[in-house]
Amino acid sequence: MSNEIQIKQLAELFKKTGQAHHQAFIETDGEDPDWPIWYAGYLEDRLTPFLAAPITRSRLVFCLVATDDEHGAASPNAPWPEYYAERVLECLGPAEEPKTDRLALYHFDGCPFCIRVRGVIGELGLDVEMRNIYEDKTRREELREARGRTTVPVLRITSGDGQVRWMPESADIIRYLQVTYGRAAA
Ligand SMILES: N[C@@H](CCC(=O)N[C@@H](CS)C(=O)NCC(=O)O)C(=O)O
Repeated sequence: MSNEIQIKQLAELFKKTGQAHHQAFIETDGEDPDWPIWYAGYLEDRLTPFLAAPITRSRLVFCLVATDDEHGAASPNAPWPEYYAERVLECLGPAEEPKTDRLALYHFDGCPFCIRVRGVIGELGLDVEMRNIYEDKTRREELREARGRTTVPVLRITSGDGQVRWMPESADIIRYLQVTYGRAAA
């Protein structure tokens, strides 16, 4: 199964899951603070064909919570089923296709938030291009153009098909890196 077809089918599964969840919580109009637990129960077996290895329910809950936070912070306007499909495949490991994202960190030396992110990159042994916004002014301008501000750290993620995402907030970047790459590095 190609990665594109996998994402399409997985997005369909997420749509179905959302509908089933809404049906189950019809009395509260879908409101359910513990939705990741419900989703994980529904998805656990249904996800098997999409993933490289079996998953535990707790790992799935963790991945769903991280994906939801990340969606809200980085791409709130992106359609959620497709977004979830891509992230869940990255987070839990697709059945095929190695990860091909390229990462670049916009940062500067003395920034404490950047230091935390650089620490995690070092721990995970990731290949991330470092773009120091004070050593190279063009990087600062790129950041301003993309985000309307130059606050760092910001992770720039370029996927295999050339799509670019900009992820601000050190806590979100750290969680994303740990969830996405922690398993492979463990
Ligand atoms: N909540 C942000 C805080 C980032 C932040 O305050 N960065 C400082 C440098 S340590 C910065 O870029 N300040 C300049 C600005 O906001 O334009 C995070 O955790 O990433």
